Amino acid sequence: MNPNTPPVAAPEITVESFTRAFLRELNFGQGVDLDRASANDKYLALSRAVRHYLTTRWLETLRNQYRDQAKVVAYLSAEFLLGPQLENALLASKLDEVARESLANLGLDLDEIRAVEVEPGLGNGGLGRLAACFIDSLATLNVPSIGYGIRYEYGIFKQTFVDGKQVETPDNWLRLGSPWEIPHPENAVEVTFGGRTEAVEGADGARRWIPDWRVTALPYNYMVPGYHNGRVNTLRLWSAKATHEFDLQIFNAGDYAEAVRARTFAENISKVLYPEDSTPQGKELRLQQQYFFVAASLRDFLENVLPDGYDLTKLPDRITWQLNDTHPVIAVPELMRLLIDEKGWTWDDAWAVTQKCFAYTCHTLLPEALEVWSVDLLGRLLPRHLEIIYRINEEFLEVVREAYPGDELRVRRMSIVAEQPERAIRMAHLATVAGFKVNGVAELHSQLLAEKVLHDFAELWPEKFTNVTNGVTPRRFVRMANPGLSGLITEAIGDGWVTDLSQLSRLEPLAEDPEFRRRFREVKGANKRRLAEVLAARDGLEIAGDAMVDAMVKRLHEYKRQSLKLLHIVSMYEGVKSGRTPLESITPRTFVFGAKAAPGYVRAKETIALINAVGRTINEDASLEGRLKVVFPPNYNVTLAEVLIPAADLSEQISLAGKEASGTGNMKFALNGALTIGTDDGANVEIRQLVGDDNFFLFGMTEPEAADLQAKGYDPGAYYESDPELKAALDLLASGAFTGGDKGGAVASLFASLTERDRFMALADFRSYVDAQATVEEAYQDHEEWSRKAILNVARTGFFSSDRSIQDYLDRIWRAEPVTQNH
Ligand code: 73E
Repeated sequence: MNPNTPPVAAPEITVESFTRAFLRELNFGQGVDLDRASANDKYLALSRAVRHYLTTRWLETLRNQYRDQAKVVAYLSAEFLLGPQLENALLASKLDEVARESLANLGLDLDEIRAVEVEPGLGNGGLGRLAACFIDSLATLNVPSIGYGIRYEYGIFKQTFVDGKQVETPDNWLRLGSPWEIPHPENAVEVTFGGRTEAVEGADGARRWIPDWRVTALPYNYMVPGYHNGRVNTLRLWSAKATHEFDLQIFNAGDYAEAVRARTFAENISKVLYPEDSTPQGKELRLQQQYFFVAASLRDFLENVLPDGYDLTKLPDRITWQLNDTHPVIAVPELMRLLIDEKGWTWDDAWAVTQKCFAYTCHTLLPEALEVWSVDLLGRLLPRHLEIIYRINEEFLEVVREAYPGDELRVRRMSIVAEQPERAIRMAHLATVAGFKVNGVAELHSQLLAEKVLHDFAELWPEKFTNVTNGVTPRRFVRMANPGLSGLITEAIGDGWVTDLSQLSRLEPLAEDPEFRRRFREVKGANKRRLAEVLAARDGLEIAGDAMVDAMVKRLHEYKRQSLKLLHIVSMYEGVKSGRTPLESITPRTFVFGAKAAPGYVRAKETIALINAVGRTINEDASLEGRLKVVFPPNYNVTLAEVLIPAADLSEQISLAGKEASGTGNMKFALNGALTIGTDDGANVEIRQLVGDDNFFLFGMTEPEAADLQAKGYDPGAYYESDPELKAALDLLASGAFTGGDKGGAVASLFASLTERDRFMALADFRSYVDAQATVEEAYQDHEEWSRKAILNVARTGFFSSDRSIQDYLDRIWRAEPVTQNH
């Protein structure tokens, strides 16, 4: 880049100038007049107009980055669940008011235009959304950073219900155009696969890889604006394209059809996001995806971000690659390969640098969620990487043997290569060996990581292990999603909280102020009406505008225990129907579910069907006088979360203790003034410590209690037999009362699974859960006291800002510095 290129002046932030930008985009970009423009034309034109304003800042950020050569954090993640972009861009660039006014002058409504946006669903759930929150915070904290991931052509599937059963349809999010991305074909890189390796004479460790197929990785840049700070970072997502050469070779061989087929094969790599959350399947295409984006990203950094001739022995001063779970861990042998085979380094030199470049975040505790790749598959797809992994392992096991002479059992446990049930590479072990830090995502999770999942490693390298509790961005999840509450907070304490969420603590005294509580309730009420409107328009669902909103939204997984929630609802219903509970004693409540099940996860899909069946019966039962409602809007996503969370009174965080690594929905709800009913699991533990026992409904076994019970031999049948209410609820379900008399299928399957095995001990926690729910009912009767608790939840959860998480990563892991922009 020529350092003398004159900076482009940012367009003025005025209504007139914005109107001009918008109309120019509409006329020249979309090629339509205002009065002929479709809703989508307006959305695209508006987005591009906003993008102009950010672009100037973006170029400036890139120029400064090139000039300063500061340390960069690269966040490597297979998922970025961004959510809608337009409003965030408006807010970050201070254009929100100006755009609204400009559009109003043209007779247009900003909110109507916003409603056209299709969010890029490039993630499954918490892990992908965390990545999105983190890049927002990195930009807001002025940290030079790049997000690297995959531009899936199809994101997480769109969920619909047919007869209450989940049906998946493809999410064609790019169909109507994608105004937030800019392709950069000139920065495309090649990624190779397959083939074999051969010796290189006289080199220490170097081998030659002769791959047998290749694809082009085409980068698309997305802007990641900081909040009101003039920085715009980059998210770079890779798309797979067939290479020219490859085509030509086959065309020349005269096989046109084969050439086209090969093209499709190559381009399949970035076609679709795997829809499994927490339990990835070891599919070949998934490994292709992982290597594809990681190889492209490393090369991009070395060739496009670092200056020519950069001394790579200093690489750790310029970069930390943060590995978002094990999905990008193949980056480790890839960097080794680049340094040894392509740059001619010795093994030891390469390893010394590689070890200082990567840090690993683990997001799980479930054994089935730990990624392993069969040696057979890895060797076929990435033969050179397999060799490198073997040598890393050999040298690592020498270290283990030296530290624990004679302890071959330990060596086997710790080995990166598992021998049973088949030879396979344990990616978490590789990440732990190569990473200079390993972190869990909440206190309890990090503790269990070090004590259980990675115990041997924590014993060998205690200083490697640390915790960084997750957080969420207050820009999207409070400021944007909850304008009512934001206004109230800002009026009370100023607007500094948006970038320093710890300031929320200054709201604490206002919990005692009846007028503030009244206004807080007013905001909640308005948010509930907005939710009711959205659910009516989106799904034709009807909810009361003033009932307690009790929300359980998260991926459907047995460990999260949606079935326990279902048992509670059935039990309440059974109580009324059997006359045990007087109807008048029941607080009007709307249960809101949101959950996608992995398409191949049969039990999860059955649970969805059952929730819908129970919901239908309850909603249609006139004898309840509308006091209980169950709604399950399909296709829960970030867009819906932004409407639902601000309306919620009660947040359900009911996983079996020791199973949910952190949770982040729990934080979003608390920050929006919902009270949590939850187990001592994941970040719930820290939420409860901060808000206090009086403002949190705790129930269930602790992690050690659950582990004890499991060890002693857990018998769910005993709970079923000994708790009459539990038995009545399960029996009612099993009787077919909610399924038109059908006692087979999902009903029988759930009943058997809960009473016979109950892997996540829902029955053991049932009693304590329904008792806690009774306390909730009672507490909700006292509106003043409930509002007090809700306000205290807001005031005391500023800790859960992703800005704080990122500051923790900076201080304790990355050791990178913020760089102030001059703006
Ligand atoms: O507890 C959540 C956590 O809050 C955890 O289940 C989730 O990550 C969140 C952010 O830290 C998570 N997702 C996955 N593993 N843990 C995962 C695994 C494989 C594929 C997709 C997602």
